[in-house]
Amino acid sequence: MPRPNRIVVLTGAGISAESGVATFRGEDGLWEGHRIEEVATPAAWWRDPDTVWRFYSLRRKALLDVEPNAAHHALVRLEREGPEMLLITQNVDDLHQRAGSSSLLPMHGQLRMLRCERSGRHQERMGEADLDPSTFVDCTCCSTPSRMRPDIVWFGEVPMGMDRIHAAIDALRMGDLCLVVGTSGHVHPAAGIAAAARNVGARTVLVNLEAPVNLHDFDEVHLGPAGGTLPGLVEAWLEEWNDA
Ligand code: BV8
Repeated sequence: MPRPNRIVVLTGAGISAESGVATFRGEDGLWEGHRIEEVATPAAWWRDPDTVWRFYSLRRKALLDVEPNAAHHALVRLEREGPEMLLITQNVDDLHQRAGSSSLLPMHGQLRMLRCERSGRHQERMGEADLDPSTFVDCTCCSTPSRMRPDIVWFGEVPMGMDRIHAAIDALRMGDLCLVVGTSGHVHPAAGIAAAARNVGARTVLVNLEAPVNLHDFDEVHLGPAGGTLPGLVEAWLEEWNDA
């Protein structure tokens, strides 16, 4: 593939699977018997905040036990040695950040952050007291402290950075690259990114363990674990582009 001028990357839960972070639909998307789509919604938070808080606190705590894997590091190499790149992630873990990705857009929010329900301001709250699954966390931004919610985009909420995502896709031209890694293609609007990139002439490449629901959106498909596939693919691209 000739050297692209721009690359847009989209990742999903599959890129973090080899780090030990559970995917959403691997274990049929259940958590303590709840469907993720039932727990990750504003209605669930309003109806049963204790259950939702426990769901997120346990995942926030789990961040302390996982590390980025070879696939996260391959994307850092691509960003540093390849052309201009934007990494859009659906993931709410911090593994891309910890691997060293800098041009990064976490479109579904971040587990490390909490958001004041009154002011809407978010801050990183990962101290021991912030991670107790049975105690809500109060903000420090209001004169009367107010309960904080996970700074996560729930189902039915508008993803973060949509303007930036549309602009990045619109800037893609013929011969540019849209690389998608580790996503089942179920969740919109993320699942529409590859088709939108192809519409403006970009080449779409998928690295995924199995066929996603939007397989037809891809010009090139590499089925297999991202940790075992992506480093070799990035190596081959960089070699080809730097020899050209
Ligand atoms: C919105 C935070 C309006 C929560 C998440 C159009 C059509 C259909 C439905 C809709 C639509 N438009 C809107 C909807 C509704 C809804 C939706 O898409 N529902 C789905 C379930 C049908 N979407 C929304 O509500 C979105 N909001 O649309 O607002 C709007 C939009 C734009 C502008 C204005 C208004 C908000 C969606 C965000 C929800 N929040 N995350 C949390 O994490 O707790 S989504 C959640 O699912 C995660 O972020 C996760 O990343 C994401 C997607 O899942 P995947 O990442 O794909 O994970 P999954 O387990 O499904 O797949 C893993 C894949 O990896 C598999 O394919 C597997 O084979 C592969 N894999 C496994 N191991 C490996 C691997 N690959 C490589 N290597 C491995 N080792």
